[in-house]
Amino acid sequence: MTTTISVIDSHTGGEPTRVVVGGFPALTGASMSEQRDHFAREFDHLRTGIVREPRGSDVWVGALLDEPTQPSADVSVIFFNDAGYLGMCGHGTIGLLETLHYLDRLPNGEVKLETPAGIVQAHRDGTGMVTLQNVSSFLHLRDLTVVTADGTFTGDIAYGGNWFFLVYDQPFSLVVRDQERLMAITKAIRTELAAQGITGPNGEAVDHVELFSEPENASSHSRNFVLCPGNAYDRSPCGTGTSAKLAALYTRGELAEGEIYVQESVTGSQFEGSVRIVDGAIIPTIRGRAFITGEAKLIFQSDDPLRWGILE
Ligand code: PYC
Repeated sequence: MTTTISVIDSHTGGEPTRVVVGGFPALTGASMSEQRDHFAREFDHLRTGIVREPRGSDVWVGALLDEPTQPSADVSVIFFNDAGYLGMCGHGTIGLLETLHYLDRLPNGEVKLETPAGIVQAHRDGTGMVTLQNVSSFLHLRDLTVVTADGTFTGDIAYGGNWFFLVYDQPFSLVVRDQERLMAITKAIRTELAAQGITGPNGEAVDHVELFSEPENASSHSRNFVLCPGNAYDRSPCGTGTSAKLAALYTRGELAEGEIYVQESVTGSQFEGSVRIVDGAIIPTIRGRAFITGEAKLIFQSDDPLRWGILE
């Protein structure tokens, strides 16, 4: 039997998002975490078929758009990539709002998204800029040192919807032409963190590594290179990575509530961010823009031996 899935593609600061808008089987579960587990248990072949080669690549983030489980939310979303599932995704949320606007499903620009990491409120203004209020973010471990063959790296473990090791001070130029070297450096750091048993407070894998340098653009505060789970780096400044950094800077006393911070990516694209303190929790706001790049029906023919993507 041939399976057909409808998708809309976009990019946010160079990072692609593929929103699944039709053809996906119904998921069950009382929460988005349960529905994500159902997805992973029974339909993981669709994840790999949608985002891996030959239809995608390591770089793609998929977003399954569905009905919410909580009455206060408008829609739900489960983000995924070549390696597995993401709790939240900032660039993907911006891409999702552009997709909802393209589909005429964003009448007043405002949407409440239910994600496995919590509720995210987002708004698209008339110029196409999307502002999202991320989940509560925090600094977990401060000034941790990791030694690899490339050097000694000191940084923080922080959460912004995903788990990050944030290296503020490091000697490498963050430029796209050095991407292979930067991937190798950040992967070695990630491997060392895992080898040392460094995790989130509940044993969560620290699967994103973020290096910072001085920005190239005078309107930015910092430039970054972000290793994502699997074998890809973020072409955008990374919404969850910027959220984790803003929470860490606020906790370290280096950022005031409401102060605007502009993070630039390795490709030069920018996100604007700030934090608000709500009942003691740090709530980051991220602002950026996405553009629609395609609309397609993905076809999975039953006799295609690679229909579920190229697997390891
Ligand atoms: O923007 O949060 C983000 C993100 C996570 C992984 C890739 N992009």
